[in-house]
Amino acid sequence: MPRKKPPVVITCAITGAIHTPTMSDALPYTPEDIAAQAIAASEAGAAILHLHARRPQDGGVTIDPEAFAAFLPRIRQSTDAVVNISTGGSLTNSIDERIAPALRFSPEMCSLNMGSMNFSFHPLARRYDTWKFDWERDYVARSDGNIFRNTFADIENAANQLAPHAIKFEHECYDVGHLYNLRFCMDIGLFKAPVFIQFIFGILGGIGPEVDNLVFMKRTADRLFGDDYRWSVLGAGGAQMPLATTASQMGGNVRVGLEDSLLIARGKLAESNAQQVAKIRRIIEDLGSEVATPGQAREILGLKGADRVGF
Ligand code: KMH
Ligand code: ZN
Repeated sequence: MPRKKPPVVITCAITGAIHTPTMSDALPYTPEDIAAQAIAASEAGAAILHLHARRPQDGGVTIDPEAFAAFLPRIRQSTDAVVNISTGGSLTNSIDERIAPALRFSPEMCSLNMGSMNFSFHPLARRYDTWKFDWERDYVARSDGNIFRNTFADIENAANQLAPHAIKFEHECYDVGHLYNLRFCMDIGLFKAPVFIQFIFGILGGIGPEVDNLVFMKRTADRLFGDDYRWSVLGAGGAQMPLATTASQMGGNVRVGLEDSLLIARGKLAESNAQQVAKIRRIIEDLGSEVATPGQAREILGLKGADRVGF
């Protein structure tokens, strides 16, 4: 008898810090809409909700803990899904400012970006003649000057400050070198096995969204971490569904959501985060695998439990 495949953990990244309101009416930015879309995504099958905050008045990016306070309790009241708070939601703030929401709310998970890099989405600026809000055009067009800073000192600082909270990290790895950075950090005792790695493909500045690269990342991670890691895949833009499907068949977990892609199919905008979750869930189940419940995700990733969060 073939061994039963482990259930696939779906993460949904609800709003992020790349896309802007002009690009899709579905992109949530008020606390009400972020909460409603997060709850709907969990009902559709997402076990983990990866969350950023936005300014309610114009959809701008914010990492102010107060902005998180406006939606976290609502999400907690209405769903059992694991809450994962981003620590990467600003390219201009220091690591101390970026980890402030995770320090304040002590979620079960938070993101941790594993290397410094160019991080750009400026080609998107050419697609729009008019913009809903004043800040958007410059924010997008000037991302060609972004340096996403995640030095070893930043990573160590974040790991040390967050250690008392027993938060599981979503280690965001945008290129093969980031896997080596993570291995180094494990060797100096910053992170305990099993670590959870998000392989990221298709961000301008990181590795491209080809299946060859997924196989290469996975093979490199196998060599570096052996059994000491769990993994998931995030493909940006049109690579989202194809790479998530491939990862689910390679024994990995998947991440979807409007943070990473605004599309539901080639050339067609998604109506909501839940629509993307429902689509990848259907694909996974059609191909004979199961989707993990939040409880199964907690077990697979060794999380502290929803009763130990601070919101
Ligand atoms: N936006 C994704 C490509 C974070 O929040 O720390 C990466 C991300 C970073 O999710
Ligand atoms: Zn994010």
